[in-house]
Amino acid sequence: MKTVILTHSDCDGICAGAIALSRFPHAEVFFTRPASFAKDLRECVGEEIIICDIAFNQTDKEEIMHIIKEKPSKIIYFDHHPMGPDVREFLEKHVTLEHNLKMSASELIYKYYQKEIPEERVWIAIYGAIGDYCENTQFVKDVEKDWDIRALYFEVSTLVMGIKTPHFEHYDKKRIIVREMSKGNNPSDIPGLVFEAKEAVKREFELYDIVKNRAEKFDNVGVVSDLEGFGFRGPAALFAATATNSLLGISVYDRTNHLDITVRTRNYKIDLNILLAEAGVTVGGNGGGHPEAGGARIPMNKLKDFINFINKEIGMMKENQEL
Ligand SMILES: [Mn+2]
Repeated sequence: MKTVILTHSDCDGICAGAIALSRFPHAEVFFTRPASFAKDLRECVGEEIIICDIAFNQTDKEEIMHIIKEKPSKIIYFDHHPMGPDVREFLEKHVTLEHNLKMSASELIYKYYQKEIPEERVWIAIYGAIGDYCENTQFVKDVEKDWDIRALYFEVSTLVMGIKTPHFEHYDKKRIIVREMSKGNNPSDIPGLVFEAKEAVKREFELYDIVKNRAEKFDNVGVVSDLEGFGFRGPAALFAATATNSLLGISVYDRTNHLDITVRTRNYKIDLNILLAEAGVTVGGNGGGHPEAGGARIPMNKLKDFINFINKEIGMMKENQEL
């Protein structure tokens, strides 16, 4: 049987893909992301398709549903992103769905195939969870007691940081990582990855210095705009909060016809997925993500309104003593 693994190319996606490949060593591995999911899924040919860590894109919803309906393949869908009730209902009917907001895609898929793969593959589930800030689950806490967590954190840092660099940006390079990890090798066994991770860490500390000089504070929100560079949008947003001692940090990128915004919070009582979905829609764009990490895409001239909305919401949460 031909199995195809279609996964996200971030740390959690790579780890989820590696766990799937460990179970189906002859499978083909392809990467996708929400924006190109419809196209990539349509081109996917296999008797069995395993989808990991891909949020169901609202914009292409109808098209994706149509593709799934028409495909003769058996589809198994592992995801942990927010999902509308209509999408959930559809997927429950047409695919095997493993969906849970409270854990990483890697944890989900590991639990699913656990009995059919070597027990050491649990490390990969831990790497994926930490990489996606989903390590606060009972499962991860229990597993961490069985191993030297400092070694596990070294490995996950090697992976998370290493794939940020141009050297490991390409899908072919990430495919090698997936394959090696599926065979039981660790991120640090992959030639060049430790070196690249170190380069990325160096850049990240440099980034902090830049953000510290440029970030501005607007009440509860630290803002930094138009940073050059790659792959560090999350840290840039977080540093904007840290450097200005704000609850929330946002990093703004000018995309000519809209603003692309990355948001992080220092207070996990704030649910960014909910807050950014509301803030995005309020200013005529859209937003969302995970509770701890999110983003938005808004019209060019709406940044002030967007920040004001967030400040108003946080102000209300403070008033209600929710923070
Ligand atoms: Mn994920």
